[in-house]
Amino acid sequence: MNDPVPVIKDVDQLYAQDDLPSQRERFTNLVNSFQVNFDTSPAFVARSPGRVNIIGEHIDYSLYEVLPMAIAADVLIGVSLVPLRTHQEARVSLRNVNSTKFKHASFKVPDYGNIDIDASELQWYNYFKSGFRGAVELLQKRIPGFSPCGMNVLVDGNVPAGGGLSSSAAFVCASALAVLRANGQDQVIKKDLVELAIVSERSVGVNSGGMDQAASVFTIRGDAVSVTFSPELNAEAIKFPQLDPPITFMIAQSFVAADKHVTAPKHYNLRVVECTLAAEVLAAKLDVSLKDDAGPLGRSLRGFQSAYFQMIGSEGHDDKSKLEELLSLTKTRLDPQGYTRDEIGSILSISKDELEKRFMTKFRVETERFLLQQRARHVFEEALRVLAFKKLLQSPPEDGSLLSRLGDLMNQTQVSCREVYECSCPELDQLCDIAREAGSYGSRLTGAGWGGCTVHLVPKNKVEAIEAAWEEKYYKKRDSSMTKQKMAEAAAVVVSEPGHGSMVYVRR
Ligand code: NG1
Ligand code: MG
Repeated sequence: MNDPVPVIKDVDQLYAQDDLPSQRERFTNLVNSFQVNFDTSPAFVARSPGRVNIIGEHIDYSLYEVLPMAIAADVLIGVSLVPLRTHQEARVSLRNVNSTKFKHASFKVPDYGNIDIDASELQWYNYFKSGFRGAVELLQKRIPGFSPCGMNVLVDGNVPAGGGLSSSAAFVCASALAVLRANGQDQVIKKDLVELAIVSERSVGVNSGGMDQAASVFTIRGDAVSVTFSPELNAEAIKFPQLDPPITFMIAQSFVAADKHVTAPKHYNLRVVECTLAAEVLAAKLDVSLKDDAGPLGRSLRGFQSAYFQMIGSEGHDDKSKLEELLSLTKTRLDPQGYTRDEIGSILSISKDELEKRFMTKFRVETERFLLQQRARHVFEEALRVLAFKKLLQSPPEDGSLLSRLGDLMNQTQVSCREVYECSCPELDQLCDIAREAGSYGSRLTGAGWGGCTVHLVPKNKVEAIEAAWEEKYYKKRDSSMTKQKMAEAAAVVVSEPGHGSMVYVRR
């Protein structure tokens, strides 16, 4: 939490022995290609990994606890500093190892640091810029008269994009870390990095929660991480019990691209608004006065929880019974038919224009009806599942039912994502069904959904059978020319132990 991001001098500390050997190759390749690109070697390499969410889907922006872990795939950023000569402006020169797909770019660094990011135009380096801006804003608050230095930057990422494994957060976290280090911060506090990355990623046009950035920075190799957002950001390592046969997580891509930046007004950003409005409408109906939550999210369902129990008193309530009570209020007080803008406006005693201005201007949304009951129901039920999952891990049942119980919770999440939150798609369901038939205990979508990835809790001795079943029944059906090799190249299926969070590598 308040520890600094580790600074290491040995590449072996970056990855576990059995991580893909290609991870190490990528690292060597980055260092070599830095030399070719910039005629010097990198002063350091900042890295931050992708993540998979084990349970707690679409509840981080309502400020409920989630349980993700980092994966081995990551974003590496090599950096050298560019000394400023008189009458020159500092510049950042940005390149990607994959220069065919990701074109070179460069930008001037105005001394106020407030660089332009055009969120309407999706450029790969926008994520760098957003990390840059967040880092500079932090430094300006701390160091009077601070102005950022010029940098040469070479990026190599292998977290699949648009796939629910948070390539975006990995990129933003690694970028912010790189900029902080380049500007003299030899110790970067993890919590500072996460907080600034959460805010910065929003400048790219998605009103995201904070799970991805927290998982990318806080995870310790081998453990999952429980992330809480209320009353403030906190992270705690969660151990998986050693079982026989051992368990692992498999991640399978649907190859249905879920491009949040295009679909956000109908999908992701709409859900964020629906959850916020559910909190507002519940509060209005129950005469609860909502306060702004700590942090950048404004008012949330978790904030409604605090205000409600402050009003009625929370004696005799634990987290579980609070959520159960909120769930029953949701079912009785919110209309399953949903609400139009006019109807919500009249409940909140504001005009439709005012409603749009307050809740839908920064991030536009498209819908006629807002399904507040369904969305709030998912949030409270999913928050209950996270509590149950954590409890099972902390005190496993003695009757050998641990895995099937953990798996059931993950399976219930999938049902809820499909039917209540409506963020699944038929392909994700198919991948889950095939896996369960072949021996997975629990299978569900991970990340935002509407495509992207699935995550599966499996005993290690079933890994091959499950992979073979997907190959036959899913990947080959979508593309008859699919082979094992092509699947490997496209990282269709990844078996992942929890990897290590952000690090800085400095040469010996
Ligand atoms: P993905 O789509 O995996 O990046 C998104 C959000 C998370 C969280 C999940 C749903 C961003 C950067 N991340 O994840 O904060 O809300 O969806 O649980 O938008
Ligand atoms: Mg993302």
